[in-house]
Amino acid sequence: MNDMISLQGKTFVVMGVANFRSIAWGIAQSLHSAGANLIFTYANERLEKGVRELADSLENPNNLLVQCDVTSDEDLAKCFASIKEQVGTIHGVAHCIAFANKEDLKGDFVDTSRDGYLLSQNISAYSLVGVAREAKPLMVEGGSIVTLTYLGGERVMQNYNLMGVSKAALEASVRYLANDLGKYNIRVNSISAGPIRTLSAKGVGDFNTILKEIEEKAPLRRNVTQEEVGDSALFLFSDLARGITGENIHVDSGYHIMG
Ligand code: NDP
Ligand code: KAL
Repeated sequence: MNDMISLQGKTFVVMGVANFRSIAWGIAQSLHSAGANLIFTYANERLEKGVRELADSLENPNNLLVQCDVTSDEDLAKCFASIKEQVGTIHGVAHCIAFANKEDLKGDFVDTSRDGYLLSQNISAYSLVGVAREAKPLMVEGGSIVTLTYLGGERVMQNYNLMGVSKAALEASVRYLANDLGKYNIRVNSISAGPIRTLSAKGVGDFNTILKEIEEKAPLRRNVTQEEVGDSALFLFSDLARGITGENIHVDSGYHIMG
């Protein structure tokens, strides 16, 4: 049990657990350690079993699972309707979802196709807007929405390409959503995580080189973990962060301050 932060009696929706390496799973573990009730969403049936096994592995598992492909307005509406029916009130959402076609994550950004661009924006940026809209009526006691971004949304990073543009849209969406939802005491923030080896990072040719550069250049001279991102999300979900909204917190060993 986390002895600094208690979220006992509070309920959070965690979107984007693909496997035990997922950042969403790091966040789920931190929330669980603070005594929170969890609801997991998964994109399609293919992943349900894995997510169920992970959810059941948490001690005291009374966690719910709901299907939600964020490209579908119908899924989004059904998902939050089902959550409302099952638990009533929620206190936050962890949005840990992004996608771009493989061919758009190499070469020149200028060659990005219209379809590839729209797909990435749809899954990686618009989805936060849809999620916030559907989650808002369930956060009647106030709430906190946390999404994940990467430094490539602020600066040009090799190969991040289209995803950098989607993250820039996501980060701007955080600010506009924060302004809309502040009057309901709902806060909206992002965490800009340093590189972490997850399924999404798989197949990235020079990932080791990227990790090594952080070890050499970042102020803390090491990479970050899912647990560290999870604990920062836990802070943003807690009352300790009650004055913070529209913010982007870098959990990246300080790498972003370096020239
Ligand atoms: P994972 O591969 O573990 O998670 C990505 C998740 O996105 C998967 O669970 C995937 O579900 C989900 N997803 C993709 N398309 C959809 C969809 N249409 N509907 C619902 N869910 C969908 O990788 P990470 O944990 O690394 O990624 C989580 C977030 O963290 C992303 O936003 C990523 O950009 C961000 N991030 C990651 C960093 C890293 O180095 N790993 C660094 C900074 C930010 P499914 O498998 O079912 O398709
Ligand atoms: C500069 C970095 C190197 C990597 C370049 C691009 C990474 C983009 C992230 C994006 C989310 C990856 C994908 O969409 C992968 C997808 O094309 C193929 N993978 C899948 O479909 C798997 C099965 C599913 C689970 O993945 C998803 N996303 O659904 C960025 C590095 C250093 C940091 C990273 C990895 C940042 C980030 O945003 O994830």
